[in-house]
Amino acid sequence: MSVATPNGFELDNTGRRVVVDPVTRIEGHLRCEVNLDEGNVIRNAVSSGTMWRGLEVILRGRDPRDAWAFTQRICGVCTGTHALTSVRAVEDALGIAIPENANSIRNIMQLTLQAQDHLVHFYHLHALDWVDVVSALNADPKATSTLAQSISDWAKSSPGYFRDIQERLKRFVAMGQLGPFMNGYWGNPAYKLPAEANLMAVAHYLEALDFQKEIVKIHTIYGGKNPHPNWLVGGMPCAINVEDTGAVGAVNMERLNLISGIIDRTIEFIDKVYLPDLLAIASFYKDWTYGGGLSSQAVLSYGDIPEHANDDSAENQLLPRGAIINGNLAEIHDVDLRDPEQVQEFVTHSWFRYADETRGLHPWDGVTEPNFALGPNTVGEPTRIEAIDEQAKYSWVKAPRWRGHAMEVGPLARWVIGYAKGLPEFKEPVDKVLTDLGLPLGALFSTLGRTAARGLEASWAAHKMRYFQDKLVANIKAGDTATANTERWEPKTWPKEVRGVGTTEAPRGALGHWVVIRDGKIDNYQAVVPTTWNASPRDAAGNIGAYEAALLGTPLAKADEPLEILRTLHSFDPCLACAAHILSPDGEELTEITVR
Ligand code: NFE
Ligand code: MG
Repeated sequence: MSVATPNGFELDNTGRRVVVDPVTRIEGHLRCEVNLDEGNVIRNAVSSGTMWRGLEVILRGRDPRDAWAFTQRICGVCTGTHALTSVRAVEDALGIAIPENANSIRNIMQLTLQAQDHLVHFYHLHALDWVDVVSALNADPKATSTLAQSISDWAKSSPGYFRDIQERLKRFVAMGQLGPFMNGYWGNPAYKLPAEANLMAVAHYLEALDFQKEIVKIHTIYGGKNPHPNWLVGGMPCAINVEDTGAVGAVNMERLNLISGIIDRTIEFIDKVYLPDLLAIASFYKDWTYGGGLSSQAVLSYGDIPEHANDDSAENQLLPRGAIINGNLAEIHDVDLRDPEQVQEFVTHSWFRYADETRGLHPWDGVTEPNFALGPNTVGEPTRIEAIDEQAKYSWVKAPRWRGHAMEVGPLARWVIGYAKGLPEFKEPVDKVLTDLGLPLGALFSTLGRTAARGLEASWAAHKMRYFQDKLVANIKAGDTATANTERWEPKTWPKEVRGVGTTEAPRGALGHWVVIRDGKIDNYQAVVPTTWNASPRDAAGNIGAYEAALLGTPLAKADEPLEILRTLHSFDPCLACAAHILSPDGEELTEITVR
C-alpha cells in the first residue's frame, strides 16, 4: 500500500520486506522492518520496541524522595541521568533550591556520562558499521603508523604497536573466536576504509575499551559507585571535607585531584584519538549521505548543564534549549514542558490503552496501561512474528510529539539548535569539520552528521568537565562546602498536591520526568525518554518517528546484509530499555530473537 504521511514522507510497503531483530550492538529489544523497492532502496520502515517494563507503574504510591533510585534502574547505560532528572522533577514540585556546589557536581556527573557514553558508542556500538575488522588483517603496520601520526600526536602509534595489535587479531581469528567482532558483515562492499585505517580503528577500539572505565571513576567518587551512583533530593549526598578530618566517604583534596587528572586524560583521549579517528573515517564516507530523514526537519532539545543553580531559564543552560520544525533553522521555538499543548504522548500504534486514542496526553495527565495485541495483517505467531502490521498497534514505545510533530532528539538535535542560535561553541566546531571535509551544511543532516555531532559533543563535554571542576574547587577554596539543602526534607512541610517536571539532556537526547505528588506520595509519574522520541512508532495522524523517517530512501548494497540499516539506527545510539521503561514480571520476551 502506498501512503503519504502528514510529515511529508511517501511510504510503500509492497516491496520485499527485510527484518532486523534484534538490532544488535545496542542495549535492547529493537526490531526494524523495511520494505525495499526493486533497486533495494528502503521505501517503508517500521520501528518496534519488543520489550515491556513497568517503572512508571511501580512508582505509584512511593515516597518521591526515593524515586531517583527506582528511575535510575530504567537503564544502566545512561546511568545516573534518570536519577538526576528525577531529583530535578521532585525539587521542582516541592520548590527545593540546591547549593551551587551540588549544581557543579551534578553537571560534572552528567558531563562525565556524556563523554564516556559517546566514546563507548563511537568505538564499541557504531564504529564497526564503518570499520571492517577482518580487513585490518591485511594492513601494513608501518603504513598504519604513518597514517596515525599524520592525523594525531597520540603517543601509541609506532609500527611495532600496530603489529602487536594485528598479531592479537590474527590469533583471535585463527582460533575462530572473534568475540566482540563476531557476526559482522565483513567484506560487504559498503565498507570503504583502506586496511590501514581499519587496523588503526581496531587498535583504538581496544584502547577506548580500557579507557572508558577510567572516566566513570568520577561517578564513584562523587556518587559512591557506577553504574547507578547515589543522588539526593536537595543536592548531592557526598560531603566535602578539604580539612581532611578523616570523615569516611568525604570528598577531600586528594579525591578532587584524582578527578582533575581523569578529566585531563579524558580531554586528551577524546581530542587526540576519538575526534581524529572520526574525521579520518568520515573522509572515506563522504558519498554516503543517507539517514537524515526527520533530522533535517524537526529537532528538539530541552537544554541542560545549568551554569548556575536554581535557574531553569533557557539562557542559563549551556546545552541549548529549543525546537526547530520544517527544517527552518531561522526560527527556533521556545520549549515549555508545563504547557499541555507541547509535549504529548500518543498510543494509537503502541501497545497501551487510552480512553481516547485519537488524542495525545501531556505527561502530567499521562496513563500507562498495557494493551498487547497484534494487528490483523501481522504474519506469524506472537512468539515468532515474521511481519508486523504497522496499521495496528506494533510497539511498546509510546509516540511522543511536540506540538504534534515527531522530533529527533540527541547530539545532532542539540548541535543543530546550537548552530542555528549562532552559539560559537557549537557553530565553530561544526563549520570546521565541514570545511576540513569539504562538505556543505546540508551534510550535517545525515547519519554521519549525527555521528559527528556526538563526537564534537564528547569533546565539548570533556572541556566543560574541566570548567565545572575548576568552578567547584574555587568555590570550596572560598569557604563554601555545602552540597545539600534539607530544609524541605520532611513531608509534613509539603503542600497537599503539587506537580513538577525535571529535564536533562541525556546522551541520547531530551529526557523528561513529570511527577504528581499527593499527600506526600507519588500519585502519577511519567518518563518521556530520548529513545521514546527517536524510536517512536506512528501517531494518530500517521506521522512516522525519527528512526523510521531516517531510513527512508537508503539503498542497501546487499539486501541480505542490512549494514546500512544498522549504520543509521546505530547512529542514534538506540536504548530500548530506556524507551520502553516499562519488564514483564519474568522478563519474558515477546518475539523470538532472529537476525535476518
Ligand atoms: Ni538506556 Fe538513556 C540516554 C536516557 S535513552 S540510554 O541517553 O534517558 O533512551
Ligand atoms: Mg513513559
